[in-house]
Amino acid sequence: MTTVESPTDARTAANVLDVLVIGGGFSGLYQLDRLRDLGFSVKVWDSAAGLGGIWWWNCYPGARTDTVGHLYQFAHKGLWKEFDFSERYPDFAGVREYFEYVDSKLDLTKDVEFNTFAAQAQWDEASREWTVYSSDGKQQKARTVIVATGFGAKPLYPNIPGMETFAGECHHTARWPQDGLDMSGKRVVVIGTGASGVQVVQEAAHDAAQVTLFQRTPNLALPMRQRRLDHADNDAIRADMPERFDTRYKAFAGFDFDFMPEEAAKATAEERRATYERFWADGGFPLWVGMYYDLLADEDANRTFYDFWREKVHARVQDPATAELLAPAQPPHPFGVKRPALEQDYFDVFNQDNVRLIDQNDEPVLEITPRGVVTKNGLIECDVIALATGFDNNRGGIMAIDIQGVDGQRIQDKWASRVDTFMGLSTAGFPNMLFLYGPQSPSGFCNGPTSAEYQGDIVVEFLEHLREQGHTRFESSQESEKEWTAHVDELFEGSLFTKARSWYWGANVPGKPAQMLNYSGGVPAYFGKWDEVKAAGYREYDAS
Ligand code: N01
Repeated sequence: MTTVESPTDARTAANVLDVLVIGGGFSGLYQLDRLRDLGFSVKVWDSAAGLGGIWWWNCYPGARTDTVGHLYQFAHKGLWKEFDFSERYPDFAGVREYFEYVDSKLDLTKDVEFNTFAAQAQWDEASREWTVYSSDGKQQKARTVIVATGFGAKPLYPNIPGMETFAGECHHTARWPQDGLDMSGKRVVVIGTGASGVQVVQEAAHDAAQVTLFQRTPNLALPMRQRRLDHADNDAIRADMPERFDTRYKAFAGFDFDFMPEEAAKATAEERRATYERFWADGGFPLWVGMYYDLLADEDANRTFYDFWREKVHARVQDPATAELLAPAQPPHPFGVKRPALEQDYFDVFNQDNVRLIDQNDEPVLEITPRGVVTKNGLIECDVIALATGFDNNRGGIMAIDIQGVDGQRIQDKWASRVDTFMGLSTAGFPNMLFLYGPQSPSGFCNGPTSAEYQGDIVVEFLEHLREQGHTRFESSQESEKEWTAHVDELFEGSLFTKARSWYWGANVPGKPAQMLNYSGGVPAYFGKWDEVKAAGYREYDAS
């Protein structure tokens, strides 16, 4: 990490903001608008060159949300009443269009500094202020810093010898060229089968000369059931939006639906099948967090859905060996304990001559040379390599900033062996700093815009409370984060989530400690807990 020593922008440095927000996605922009309305002086720094949050970075071919557009937007200020989504699941361009629309209504970008990567933040006890330095030499003082860098801000690159020697185009999906990359007629290698890999493969398969996918773990992907929407469709969806928005707060994952109150284990095989078929027809995440409530808790119940899913996949893939690799008889892990992707024609493209699946466990990429990738079976020549290898999720974006708290303690040191937070919002030793969508919050288990608004509201309310009390310093206690960490760990231990090495618990990052990084108690429990904190007078915080 470069240490930025001297300010080059004295004008900005002279001002002390009430709040500097790092990250201009849903969460950061919501803070900007809410806090500005309440008379706080606020600015947002974002490392991207334009609006879109994570969808500014994720612009690989086929990049699209796995949440329906009508829930991938703000309820805030009636913004939803006018914007039409052109697809049920918007692609990255559709999300950017939505952000532009929001900006046209709320005039946000006048307070956003783009191309500004927050490299370092230093706490000064005497003035009770943070000074934040950008990688290009800007500095900004602020009484409070909100880190809203998102759960997928730090791409995870595989460590493959020779990667830098490749003569073609090699990009991580989250650092894809903004001008796009024409795949037609090209030989493409994709590494990774998360949501990003699934989307690149199904898109590239349409016109690439050859697509080779390296799979380490099959993705138990669910049907997306994408469709185009016209104005009348949008009007019909809008009619129900007030109730749908209200449901988000009551539902486990912050969507407009929740688990069914029934158990798969108690249903007959015929009843289960009828339920699975009914949900299958409509696709999407209700298949994951909207069916029987015991599916993610009881392994036998879970297996009934896995077997159903496997049957559906095998019916679509002609070559039995490929079908078995994609959907093995023995589940790689219980269904749904790794976030399933939503696919359009992912399983069908393996029937095409130009698409090939390689089991990375048997035939890993040993090396990359200027001409392609090398496995034990020789060189696979290619023009494009897509590294769909994911992120240092939840904590990576925060730890990419050299944050120095009380007595110069660095967050990288504090969190070297484990992350500790109070409710994913703050960490002891780092006063006047709050995290949104942070580690140990429901982030990975919560719809993004839902979290941006609900968690955003508690942060705004808390800052208002501190202002009313005349407090200029707040810090959560060691005790409170010990308790919260123990609670997050307890929910995780013994759960089915332990049975897949997923990014939910940081198990995907070699060399980093694995611990549960997402609160798995559900949205209602999380916000219920905060209601208690508030009712008791925010005792977990030392404020003065
Ligand atoms: O990343 P991932 P992602 N060598 O971590 C493999 C959201 N998102 O970018 O499973 C070889 O899920 C790794 O293998 P394994 C969404 O929430 C959403 O796809 O660990 N392979 C895995 O297959 C999603 O869940 C959207 O065995 C390596 C893959 O790479 C989250 O972001 C779109 C490897 C990584 O999958 C992350 O999705 C995009 C290595 N060294 C992202 N390292 C939508 O809304 C990793 N892998 C649709």
